[in-house]
Amino acid sequence: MNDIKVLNKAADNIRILAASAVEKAKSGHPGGAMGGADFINVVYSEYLQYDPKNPGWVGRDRFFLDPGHMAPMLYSQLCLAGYFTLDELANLRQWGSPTTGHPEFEIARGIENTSGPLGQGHAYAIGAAIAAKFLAAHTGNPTFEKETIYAYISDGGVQEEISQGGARIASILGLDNLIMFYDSNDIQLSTETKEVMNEDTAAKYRAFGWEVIEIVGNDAVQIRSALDQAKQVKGKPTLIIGKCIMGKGAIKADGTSYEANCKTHGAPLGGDAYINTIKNLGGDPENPFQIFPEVKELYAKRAKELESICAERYAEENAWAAANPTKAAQQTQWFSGKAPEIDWSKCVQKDNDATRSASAACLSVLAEQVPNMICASADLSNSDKTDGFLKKTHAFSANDFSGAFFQAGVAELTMACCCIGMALHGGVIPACGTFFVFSDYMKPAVRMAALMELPVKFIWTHDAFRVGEDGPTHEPVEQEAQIRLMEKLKNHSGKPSMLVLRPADAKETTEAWKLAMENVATPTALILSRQNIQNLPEGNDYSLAAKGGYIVAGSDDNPDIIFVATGSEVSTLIAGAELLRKEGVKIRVVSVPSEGLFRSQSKEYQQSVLPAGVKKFGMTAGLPVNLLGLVPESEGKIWGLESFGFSAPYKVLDEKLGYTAENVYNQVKTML
Ligand SMILES: Cc1ncc(C[n+]2csc(CCOP(=O)(O)OP(=O)(O)O)c2C)c(N)n1
Ligand SMILES: [Mg+2]
Repeated sequence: MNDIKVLNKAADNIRILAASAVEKAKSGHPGGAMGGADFINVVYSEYLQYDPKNPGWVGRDRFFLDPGHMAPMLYSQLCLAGYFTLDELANLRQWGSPTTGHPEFEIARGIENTSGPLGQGHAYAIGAAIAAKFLAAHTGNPTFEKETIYAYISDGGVQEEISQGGARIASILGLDNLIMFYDSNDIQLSTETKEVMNEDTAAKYRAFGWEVIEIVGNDAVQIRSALDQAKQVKGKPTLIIGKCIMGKGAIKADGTSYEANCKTHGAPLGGDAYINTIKNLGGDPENPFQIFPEVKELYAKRAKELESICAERYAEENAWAAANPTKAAQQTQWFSGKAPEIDWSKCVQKDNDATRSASAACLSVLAEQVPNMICASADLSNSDKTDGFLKKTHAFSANDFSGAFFQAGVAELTMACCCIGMALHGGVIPACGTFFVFSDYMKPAVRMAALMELPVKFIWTHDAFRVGEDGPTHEPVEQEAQIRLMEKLKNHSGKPSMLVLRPADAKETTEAWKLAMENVATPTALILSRQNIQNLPEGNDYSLAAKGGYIVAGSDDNPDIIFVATGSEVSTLIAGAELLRKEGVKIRVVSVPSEGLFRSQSKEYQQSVLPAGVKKFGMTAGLPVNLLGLVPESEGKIWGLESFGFSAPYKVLDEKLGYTAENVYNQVKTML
């Protein structure tokens, strides 16, 4: 048992470091960090099981920070734990420094998730807890049973709607490997919390089915006993609500208390307030970036304890691996980050099928061949056709993670964040489905998956106005343009931050899924049709889809005009081409499932498919801008949709909105 005085000293040390890093950067958030220091310190000095020499240890406990603005708290803590140097901490928020303004996912640095958009971070933790349960069930490796996922949430995270989805899912799935700490400090950015919330948060989480423990969040003894209690809870997640003091220990320039003050949320303490505060906490304002000797000792002792804890855990893992060599080899592959081997010849497509159904055929193969894949749906599995996967397995339930399907309920953002959390945990390949129009509910998570370079698969069906009778609420128009912006946006590795594929027929859908599974470097989106689509012409070389854009079989040499489309509009163009060919017009048809991928090909290849100076006609069921990069205004015309959709059978909409062979004929006639 550590001396409480030493624990308090360590928490003060974190407060000094956090406040000083912000002071030096002249920007950042000291208040929350100072309030949460006691909790994080107890977790890292006494509970969290990790291996500083092997940060990627698969069986480690994981700490997910939701309020990324508390970065100075996490970095200061990770300084004590040996993941950051004091110099790096002193370089907070500067160009090239690992101590970025908000934490950025880097396992080697002990940072389990990028955080900043409040709320998402704790849903990642829930996803990670699901992954741990899944791995325990599917590998039999006892190490995954021992994993605890810690989540740290603040007022902002509780207020974000995603907390409802997270609370529901963690409860229904009985995630007793999840311990969430709520830093309840009654203060947020611009007001006291009482001005915007009056619910009984403890009662709310109890009603959701959580174990709830209420403590004074700056009291190490109470923190310790709450964690002990939480570790014993079976069958449900635990929320520890800690009443914390924002800016704990802070003193104003005039010597009065600066605690519980909104102003410390997002600005340096400043001048004499800073000096008074550091002195009050036992630090040296002239030389604040120091670790007190007794705190060094505390963490040296913890490092020793962790050595023996890890030795025991590794021995247990090795014994399991020796007894289960096949499973162990499989686990190594699962955590390797390498794409799984898939025999796609097993994927048989029906002619003229909807691409969502073609996706179901792929998912069925994946369910059989990729044992670490988890597929989710936000209550649309029979419409988004993730049921192709579900039919080969069963959904998770509390105490049963032997299946591989995650029924997320109607909560698209929560689902996406849980899938991100699974990917962050590692060892599993998450995919999730819903209607494309509801990708709007997921965009904030998609952006984070892209930033973190996580290979989550997003399955979006009902890709256009051809949803039909459900009308404009359900008909995506601008969504493709939005999501394709992610293909234009580069990630920090210099690659398009996302792969977005809209296949043109059933067989191209198999190619798209193949590309999605091979893409381990970024998220992938699959945009799929509700309605049936005529096959591309016989003899089409579908392997060319891997180039992002290619010439479809049946195209004429020396074309008078090139037709360009993605998805189901390719077949509409082919039908239109038939009419024009009767009049001797020579046409090339180009399918571009991913403009981002196409633009990553050599200039020569791009030029060979879409030579400059040849007339072009593009057709898209989304905004015309979808094709503007491929069909420049100077070279042709784009037929797109420039308004919301309408409610009517889709064939009527095709007629009314001009998505017919006849309209292609008419439009192109005016161009020749
Ligand atoms: C989704 C989202 N909306 C808004 C913000 C901006 N923001 C950062 S912190 C914060 C207030 C959070 O208050 P709380 O969680 O209580 O943190 P504390 O002030 O206690 O540190 C806001 C609005 C954000 N980071 N994410
Ligand atoms: Mg707060």
